[in-house]
Amino acid sequence: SSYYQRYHSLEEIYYWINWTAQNNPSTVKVILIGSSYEKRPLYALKLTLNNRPNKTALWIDCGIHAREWIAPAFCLWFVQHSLSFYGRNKDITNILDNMDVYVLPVMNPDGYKYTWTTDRMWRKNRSISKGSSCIGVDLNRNFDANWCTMGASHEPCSQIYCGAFPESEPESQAVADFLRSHKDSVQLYLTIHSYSQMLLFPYSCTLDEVENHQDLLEMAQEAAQNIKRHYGNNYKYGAGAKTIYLAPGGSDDWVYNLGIKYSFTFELQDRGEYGFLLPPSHISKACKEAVTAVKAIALKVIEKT
Ligand code: 0X9
Ligand code: ZN
Repeated sequence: SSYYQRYHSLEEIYYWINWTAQNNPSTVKVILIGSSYEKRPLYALKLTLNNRPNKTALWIDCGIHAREWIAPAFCLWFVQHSLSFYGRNKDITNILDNMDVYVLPVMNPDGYKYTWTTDRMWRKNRSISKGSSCIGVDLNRNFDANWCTMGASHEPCSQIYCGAFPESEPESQAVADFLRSHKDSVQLYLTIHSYSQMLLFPYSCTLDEVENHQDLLEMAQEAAQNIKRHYGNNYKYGAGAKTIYLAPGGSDDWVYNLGIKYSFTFELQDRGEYGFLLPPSHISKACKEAVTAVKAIALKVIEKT
C-alpha cells in the first residue's frame, strides 16, 4: 500500500509536512499558526498553484478530535491529490486556479500523539484543568458560538467539556486567530471528522436556520449525490443541529458567524462498523469520497463568487 493508504504517527506527519514543502518549493509553504498546550507546533500548508491576483482561499483542518484518524489521513491525501492532479484533472485545476488552499493536517497534535501511545479512544486535547484531575477540553466545543449552552458541558471530566472560556485552548485560539486575520480571502471552510458519513453545515449551536441555508443544502446535496453515484455510499446532509444534535462552540458555526458563509463539517466513514477504528484498507475509498465532496462544494463556491 502507498504512504497515503496508511495511518501515520505525529512524528511521521511532521516529517511529511517538511518533506512536501521541500519537494514543492514554488507551490507549497509551511505556516506556523501557533502551538498546542504541550507546545507542539501547529503547522498548516499553503498551496498556491497559480499566482493570479485576488484569489480567494479554501481552509481545511483535520484531526480536531484525536481518535478520528481518518481525518489527518484525509488532509495528507488531499494535499497529495491536489499536487499530483493539478493540470491533469479539470476540477482540481479549476479549483486551484481560483483558490489558494490552507491545510492544517493535525489541529490537536497532543491528543493525536496520546492516541498512538496511550489511549486509542482519546478525543479531547491534553490540557490540565484547575480543580479537577480530568484532562482535556473538547476543541469543537471551545469556539465562541453559543459557547457551552445545551450540547456541551462545564464538567472537565466530560468528553464534551467546553473549557474555562471560549478559545481558552491554544489550539482553538490559533485557528481562530488565523481565520480572523484571513477572513477576507477565505471563502470556504471545511473541517474533517469521523465517523457517520455526513455533510453538515451551520448551525449546530442553535435550531435556527442560517440565511443561506438553501445554498448550503444544495451544495451538500450535490456532494452527497456525487459520492453515491461514484462510490455507492450514502451520506446524510443538513444543518448540524437538526441532522445529528445540538452542539455549541464548534469551529464551523464560529467561522460562519465570522462571515465565512460556506462552512462545512464532514463526518467521513464509516457508519459504525469499525467507527473510529477504520482499517487502513478503507482509507483510500474514504478519502476519494471526501475529495468528491470537496470538489462539488468548492466548484459551487467558485461559481457563486
Ligand atoms: O460533535 C462533534 O463535534 C462532531 N461529531 S464527532 O462525532 N466527530 O465528535 C460534529 C460537529 C458538528 N458541528 C458542530 N457541532 N458545530
Ligand atoms: Zn470529531
